Amino acid sequence: MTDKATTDYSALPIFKQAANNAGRCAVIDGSGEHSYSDVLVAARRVAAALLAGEDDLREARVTFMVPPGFDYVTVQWGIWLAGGVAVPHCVSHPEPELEYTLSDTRAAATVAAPEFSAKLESLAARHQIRLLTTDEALNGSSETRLPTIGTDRRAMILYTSGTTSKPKGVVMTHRNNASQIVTLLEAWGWTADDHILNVLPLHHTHGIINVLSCALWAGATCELLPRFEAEQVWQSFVERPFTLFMAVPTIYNRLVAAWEDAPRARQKELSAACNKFRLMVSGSAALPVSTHQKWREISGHTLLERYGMTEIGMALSNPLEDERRPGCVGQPLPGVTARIMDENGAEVTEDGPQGELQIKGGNVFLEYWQRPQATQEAFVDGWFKTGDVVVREDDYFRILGRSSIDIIKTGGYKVSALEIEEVLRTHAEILECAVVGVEDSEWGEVVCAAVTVAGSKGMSIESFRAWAKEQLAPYKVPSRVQILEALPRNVMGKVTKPAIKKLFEREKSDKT
Ligand code: MCA
Ligand code: AMP
Repeated sequence: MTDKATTDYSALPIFKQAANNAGRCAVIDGSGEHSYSDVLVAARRVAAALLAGEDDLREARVTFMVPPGFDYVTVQWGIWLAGGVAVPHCVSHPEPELEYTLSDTRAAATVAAPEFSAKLESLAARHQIRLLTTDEALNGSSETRLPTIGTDRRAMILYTSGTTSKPKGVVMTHRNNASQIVTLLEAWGWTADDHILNVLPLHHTHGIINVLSCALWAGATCELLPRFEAEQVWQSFVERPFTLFMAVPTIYNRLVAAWEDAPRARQKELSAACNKFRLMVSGSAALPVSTHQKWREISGHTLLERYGMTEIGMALSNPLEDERRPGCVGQPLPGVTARIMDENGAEVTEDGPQGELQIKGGNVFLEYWQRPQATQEAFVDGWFKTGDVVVREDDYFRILGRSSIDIIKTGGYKVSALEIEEVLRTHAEILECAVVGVEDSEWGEVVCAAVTVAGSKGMSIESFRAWAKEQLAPYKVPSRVQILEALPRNVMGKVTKPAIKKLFEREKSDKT
């Protein structure tokens, strides 16, 4: 594709950077190699199709359901060029989750890859939302006049589960995104010569900012697989000239398992393929020290573990050049300030005592979408309250856990026990339920549900899981279910979740 309209890709730096790198390779996916110029021209077409003659989307929310690849990037960038707010759907979400995102954002339009358009058609009609397929969106004119977008505009809404029953939309401005990207480029030494593989879903910060946006800002190349599959990733390590890899601990666990299953000669080949990488990063959940050590043995790389959150992007990181300490997440990144507050609201200034991690900086989000009260409650004196309990040891931060038992991290996804419980209660046979996260060597934690049911026949776990998969994202569906006579409660009548966790832990140790 040629880029006839060579000037003014709006004031946003990511587009200026891309224009400066026009001839370089930006994206590689199943459809081939795409230069920065290709991405910009296609993004202009998408913007024109979305604008449909209007001069500016003025922060209208546009959701999109497009698998990782060139089309994903062009739709995301097209929304930004048209002045809209980009809201990515998870490609494995069932209808109720998609509907929640569409209605909570009050989306004006939605863009679907052809394979997802049938899934979104009736929802879009029901909510009177314009639906475009990626083919239609890419049919706009690449020469339409585009609005000038300031960096303080809202850019993106990502949904995150928390201590409320429904996920909240985290709003990032273009300035927030830029701040997060520039911080990571500096801290992890990105250059235009980098070549990164993305295997992460693109509805969360880890994939969107740390991998895709950093690569495209740096003028580097991002190669995208539609989904993670361990054998395929190992094979691409062997064949492709990657310099960087970033993933969640579950992915490293899966790669280790695949390496262990391989014959000796293949193991040697896979280990040798890791030599060409300059850096491998882990985050989104605690990296077990055992995985850290095992990965070092098989790849020769000391994983750089970092800590982040949807609301703040990346906040703490082990250093690129200095000691990367297993079990720790390092120090505040450039431009980020961190403090630890004890339970009396006093700052912890010395190493040792634990407290809540609080964060300030240009990386911190603007607001929870349409939830001013929740936004206000998330801050104290301008500091964002992460809800993570931490300790500082010899200048390095260590994450001890969450302050709420109702937040579960599974496969790198944060899920809310309360949200899952609310859905389970709509099941015809379930009377009461309690959801907990239970430690698991592959997933970090797995979602477990204790339920009481109506009638004496009980409930088939298979039919229950099939039902749950139609309501909830795959990673929120309880992996393990126990049907109890009654839920354990304390003297006040409150369900005691630690007791439920123990039931599942005991069940597991009985089986092993
Ligand atoms: C899927 N399955 C699960 C889970 N997820 N079972 C138990 N626990 C889970 N969490 C089941 C499915 O139901 C299915 O079962 C089978 O596993 C395969 O499902 P699939 O969706 O294909 O899963 P997968 O491809 O195996 O997924 C594993 C994964 C994925 C690649 C590790 O979980 C993943 O991409 N995680 C990364 C998430 C992420 O990017 N988080 C960043 C957010 P059946 O066969 O019975 O149907 S955190 C963030 O952005 C912050 C800012 C940060 O710090 O980074
Ligand atoms: P999310 O809201 O999905 O972005 O998840 C953010 C949460 O993931 C944080 O609040 C932490 O609880 C957890 N998290 C992210 N990185 C790490 C890490 N390296 N170690 C432990 N927990 C982490």
